[in-house]
Amino acid sequence: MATDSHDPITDAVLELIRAQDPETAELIALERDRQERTIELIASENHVSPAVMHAMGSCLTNKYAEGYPGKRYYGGCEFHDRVEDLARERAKALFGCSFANVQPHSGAQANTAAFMAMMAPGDTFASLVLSDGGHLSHGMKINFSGVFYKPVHYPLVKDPASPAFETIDYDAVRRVCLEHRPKMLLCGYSAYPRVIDFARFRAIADEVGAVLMADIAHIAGLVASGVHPSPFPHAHVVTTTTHKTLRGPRGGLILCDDEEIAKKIDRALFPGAQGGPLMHIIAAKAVAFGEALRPEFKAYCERVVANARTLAGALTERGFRITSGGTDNHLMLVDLGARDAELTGADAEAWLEAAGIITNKNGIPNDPRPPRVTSGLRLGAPATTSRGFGKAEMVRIASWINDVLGSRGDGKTIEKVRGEVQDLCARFPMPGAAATVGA
Ligand code: DSN
Repeated sequence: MATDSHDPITDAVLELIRAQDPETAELIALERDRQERTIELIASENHVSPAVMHAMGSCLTNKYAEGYPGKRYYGGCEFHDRVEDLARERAKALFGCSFANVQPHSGAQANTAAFMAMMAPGDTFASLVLSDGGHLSHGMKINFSGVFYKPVHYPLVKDPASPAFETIDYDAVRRVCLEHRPKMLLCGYSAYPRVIDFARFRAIADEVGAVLMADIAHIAGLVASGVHPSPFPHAHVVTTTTHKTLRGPRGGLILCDDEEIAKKIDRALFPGAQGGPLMHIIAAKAVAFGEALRPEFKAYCERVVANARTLAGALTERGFRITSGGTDNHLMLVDLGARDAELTGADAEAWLEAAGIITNKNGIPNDPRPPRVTSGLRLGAPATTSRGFGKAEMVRIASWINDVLGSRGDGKTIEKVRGEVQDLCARFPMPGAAATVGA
């Protein structure tokens, strides 16, 4: 375990920025300090390695490289071609597929291109609604996916007596697809704690003549390391972000195994949805994919799932209800109402943040409260695991959550927990210290 969390390169960069622009440097330093002194439980966030971090800060940001390797619209792209090819080859090796587009600026941009490639405007697609754990780009009314396409939604199992309560209702997926005959069936979620049965989704897609899209943004690292089943060979197109469990730079990625689909995806992303690629981010993706190809990454992902299970178990022992009864992956949804009917996600998020524990309020299935209030919290273990936390630390976090929420945000309790959180954080420095990344 490293004892000095300060990455010397970040220190040097901060000094350089400070000399020219003290205001911006101060804000960056304050944010680094915040990250170092708090426990990050947001399921979609992580701490990248110094190599990933500094590839993003490289001179590759200076270049326009519209087009694809060997087919650019600008001169001077020799090394950009090689960087993008390296990222593509590593992505293909990581996910076991034949085509990768590493240019999406984000997961939502990847989804935009996938929709454009697989459907025409006005076409129907089937997905899980955002409030049940889907994503805004899976058909939210005011998102491109709901404005230009026609979403129909399949439900979760609604019967509390069922052992499958709050998991995907595959029979209902089939019924919805038979009724609406969607052009595309979309699986993959942002707040779903259970294993996704991609083969079952593909069978339904085949039965109704739909293409299958999997958005594995949350579980990409687990898929890459074999800790969650792969969407290949089942999905026709796979989208993801690169910054969640995959622990790369903020960005997106599209994968497939079919040359014709790959051509459509490439055209849909550029020039369809984006202009110049962010080559410095693509370099950082190459670095992150290289890290994920190492055996240590599988061990990291296994620890992420073990840590999430420990946290879910410890919270359950303290009277909280975890939706679907637990987790198979990196995240969980906590139904706060089971512990305290008056407790909202908004209050819980604010009180925990004051104590140095960072979470996000999240609707639970059938949540009666609106999205800015909610009755739940979404918690995840990717960042704490990158920091080196194990079983004892996850149990301790559950105990602090119990104390803070049990006291309903009492000032003295928050102050006490904040001190203890800072002590723990000091013992587990944020990666940025190379020794803790993947250790
Ligand atoms: N905002 C991301 C998340 O937190 O899951 C999804 O895009």
